[in-house]
Amino acid sequence: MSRSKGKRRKPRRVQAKPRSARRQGKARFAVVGATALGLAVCGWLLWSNLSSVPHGRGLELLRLEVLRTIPHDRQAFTQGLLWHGGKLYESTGQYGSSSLRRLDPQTGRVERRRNLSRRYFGEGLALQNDRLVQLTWHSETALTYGLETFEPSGQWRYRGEGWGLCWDGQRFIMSDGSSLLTFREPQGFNEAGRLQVTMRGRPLAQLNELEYAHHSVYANVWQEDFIVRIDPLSGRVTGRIDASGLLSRAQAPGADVLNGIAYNPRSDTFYLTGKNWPLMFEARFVADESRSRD
Ligand SMILES: [Ca+2]
Repeated sequence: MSRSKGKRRKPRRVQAKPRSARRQGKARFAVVGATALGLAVCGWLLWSNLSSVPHGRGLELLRLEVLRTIPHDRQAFTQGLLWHGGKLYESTGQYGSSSLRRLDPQTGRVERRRNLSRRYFGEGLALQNDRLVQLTWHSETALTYGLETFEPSGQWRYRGEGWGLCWDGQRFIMSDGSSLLTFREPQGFNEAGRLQVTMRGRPLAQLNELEYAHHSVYANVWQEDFIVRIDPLSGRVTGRIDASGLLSRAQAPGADVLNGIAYNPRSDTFYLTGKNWPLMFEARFVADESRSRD
């Protein structure tokens, strides 16, 4: 015997909803409506925010306000620069002429100098408490010194190339010529994380000398005449400082690339120089009104 399916359907009972159900329905409608309105407002705010910043990445364009020029040793192939306690400290490179120096920021005079072994090519320089830490390019060795005496106090090892170095108050931040910054522990210099640096959404390589200020990392970019300001949480470049045209045509011959950035929190100013440059510059970074945002 075959069975036929669904021939006899149960008649639908049409019944008015009770009043409480209607109230629930209205409340649900109100919630859905409010959510939709909220989403629309959020979307509009996001759209208006992005549309007000071309590229949607908020890259602030800055320029230099030069306050002062200071003589700089043209023999100094600058790879690291920092300010502390009214003095500048500099690391210079090149095999056979690498050094650690203390400079008078008023005159540029070299007050103290320690030459490195010929096997080391000096690179980035950072200060952690009263310990100076100097990277080497290919030797995978960080050299440490006493701040006052410049006496070597030890060495740390790392893998890969050493370029720039700064100290954020808790960790070292190191560049190696790529678009990655490496965080390193204060004791032992072990790796504690990496940060991909991007500008306008793309990796920005050749990061060189570093400086930490205003909760940001400032970096020279090798062979570029601009400095970038990096958000150390996201790696995003939030500002680009135009540092072109610092040297006159008469001063430029023999000078290599812009490199060396130090922050003086007392005056809220930066010191800038370059490899074999005849001058250092004390400057502020100010909004480039002519370009605003890019
Ligand atoms: Ca520096």
